[in-house]
Amino acid sequence: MSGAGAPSLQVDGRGLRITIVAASWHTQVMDGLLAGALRALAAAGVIDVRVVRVPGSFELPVAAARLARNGVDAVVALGVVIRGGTPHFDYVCSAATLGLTEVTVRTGVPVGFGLLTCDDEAQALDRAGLPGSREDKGAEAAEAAVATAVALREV
Ligand code: DLZ
Repeated sequence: MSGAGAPSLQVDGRGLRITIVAASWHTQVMDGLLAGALRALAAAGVIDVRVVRVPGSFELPVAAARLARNGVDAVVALGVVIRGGTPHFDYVCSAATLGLTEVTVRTGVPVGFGLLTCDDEAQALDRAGLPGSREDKGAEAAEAAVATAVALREV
């Protein structure tokens, strides 16, 4: 999927309560995604931010579900899955994606989707918001979560 065409989201997230749930595989990339998400939330004026770490991306949906039911305004889900030599990649990616979709639709709580599904580590680093990265997917996921929470608050 190309990153071209991404909107520029500048929203006022003051007063929102947001939790980032972050997997722990692929430390360098995860550090970049997490820093990008925190930067974006600070830029949007979100002060009430918590970070919950889980082992892998497969665990993102259960954590997001619990947080969504505990009264947060939005969840930002961050993870990195890198293709290996077995079909495991497809199972973890689809379980995390379908699980997060189910959480957001069933609870009505926006979930920013910051799950990188990459062929190799170079692709992931290029999207991690680190010095030299072309894209900042952690920030994009956080901005989407804030923008959706604000949009839904107004309807
Ligand atoms: C097992 C596994 C593998 C092989 N690769 C990744 C990965 O690239 N990224 C990731 O976030 N998690 C990976 N995992 C761990 C699973 O997500 C999960 O944590 C374990 O299967 C335990 O439930």
